[in-house]
Amino acid sequence: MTTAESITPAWKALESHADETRSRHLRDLFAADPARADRYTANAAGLFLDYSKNRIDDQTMALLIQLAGESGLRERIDLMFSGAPINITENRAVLHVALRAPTGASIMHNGVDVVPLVHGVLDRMAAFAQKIRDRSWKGHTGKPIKNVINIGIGGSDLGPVMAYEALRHYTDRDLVFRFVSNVDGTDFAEAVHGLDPAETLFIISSKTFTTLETMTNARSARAWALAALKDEKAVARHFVAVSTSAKEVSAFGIDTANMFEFWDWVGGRYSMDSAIGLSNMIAFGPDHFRAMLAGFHAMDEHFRTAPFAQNMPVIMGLLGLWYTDFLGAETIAVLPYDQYLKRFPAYLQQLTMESNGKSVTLEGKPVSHPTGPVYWGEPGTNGQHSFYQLIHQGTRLIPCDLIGFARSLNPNGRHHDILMSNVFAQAEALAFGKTPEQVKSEGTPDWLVPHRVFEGNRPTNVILADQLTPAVLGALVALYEHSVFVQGTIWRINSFDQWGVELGKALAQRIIPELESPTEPALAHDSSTNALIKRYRAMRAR
Ligand code: G6Q
Repeated sequence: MTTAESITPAWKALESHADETRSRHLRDLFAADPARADRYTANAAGLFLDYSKNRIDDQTMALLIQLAGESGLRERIDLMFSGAPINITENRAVLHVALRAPTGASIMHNGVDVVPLVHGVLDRMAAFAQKIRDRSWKGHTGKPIKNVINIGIGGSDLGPVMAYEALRHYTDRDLVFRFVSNVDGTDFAEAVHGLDPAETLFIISSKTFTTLETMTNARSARAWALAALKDEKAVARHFVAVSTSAKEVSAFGIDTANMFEFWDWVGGRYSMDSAIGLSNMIAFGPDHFRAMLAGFHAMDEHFRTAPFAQNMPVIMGLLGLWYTDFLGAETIAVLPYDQYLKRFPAYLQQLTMESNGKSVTLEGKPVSHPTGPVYWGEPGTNGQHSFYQLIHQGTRLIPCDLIGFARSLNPNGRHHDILMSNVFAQAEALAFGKTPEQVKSEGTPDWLVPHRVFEGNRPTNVILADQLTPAVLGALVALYEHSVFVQGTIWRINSFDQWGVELGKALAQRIIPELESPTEPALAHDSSTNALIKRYRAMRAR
């Protein structure tokens, strides 16, 4: 298909449908259809989705599902699950679903069944995690490990941090976990502050094992550990690696016996359920890790097999696309009403924006319509006291995903009901607003009425689950992974490369020697960059 062909009959019909229905209000849609709340729901892998408060009707959904069909979504799902190299710009398969396939399943990649490989690494991770957890893995001086520091960035950091925070309830509280990503020396300094090197394990997590930030932090970690332990042999007890490259790992000086492998068919931002999750497995244990994988897998199976009309990732992906391409939304807010999910929006930002922040099609032609929206968010209820104002009364359309749980992991009097009342209240207020008549009837003076009116018609998805368990977290992550895939398929973009991060990296490599040079370097950038470099050098010297 060419770009023009990606504008299918359903796409055209959706454009007209959007024009015809744009002014329709959720108040009217609900008034006209008492069964609306029952009909627009989906269940999958322990998650319940209420999508009735979206600006849709049966025709919208039918056209969106037709669009998915015309875009070849069914074929693309099958291609992904079959290990085809759908990441065409890197000529790679996209098989994160294999990371959570149960024992006995079979997924072929280049003639090799990868499921036994996955379980082999999981078993090695489990054995190692268990040794740290039962304190039988001793550091160089014979002290057990008490502190675990993951060094990685991007996909080798955000998943582990997010899952550690999300499942902190299930972690061994006598172990300390910290995560270093930024090349800013502050990140490393604060992570090791107060820790004893003799009790500290570093997990160097890097798919390539060449990433500048991670290697710089890893070298500082080795210097910090060896300054105290004073013996190269200590590296073997205090450093392990997670990578796809045994060559780079041993070049760095880590014994490949202490390396946990993953594969080039796992994208960085899709890797939290690979060996990249080693710190997580140590934190909450192999059983919980496997339960998380089972949650991922349950959502994978739902995505692979459920008809589109009941398919939660398909529905969520289509709704996001509806707002982005037909109703002019530029951002989507993700608002988890659970403090443990405080890093979930940051994790989703990479997943969604690195995947679908693309402007050319698979054929290399410019896309003809907006692609990946900006994702952002904060846990509720905190956001309600800061940025929700703009969502309620600003000039922009911002669809929101609200995520809540029936049972708290920390029940405490009225807290949880108060928290959850806010989920329902926000979704209600956003959809139905408050009319001038309602505001007036409360005795508001006329001049103040416009300020107190809530237009409403602001769409939300509400996702509910019983409790934030490892399995539910896995299902939630897989839900977003697959809805990103649905959108990428319809936009005909490659959701699995990230060339956009390359240029800045290359330019930084050029500038590093210019900053480090003891003599004034000859600069050949634009006049602004030249002046900034000169000013930085002068300020630093003062
Ligand atoms: C994710 C990206 C990127 C990557 C980091 C770290 O999909 O590819 O965020 O994860 O750049 O790369 P390494 O794991 O190779 O250090």
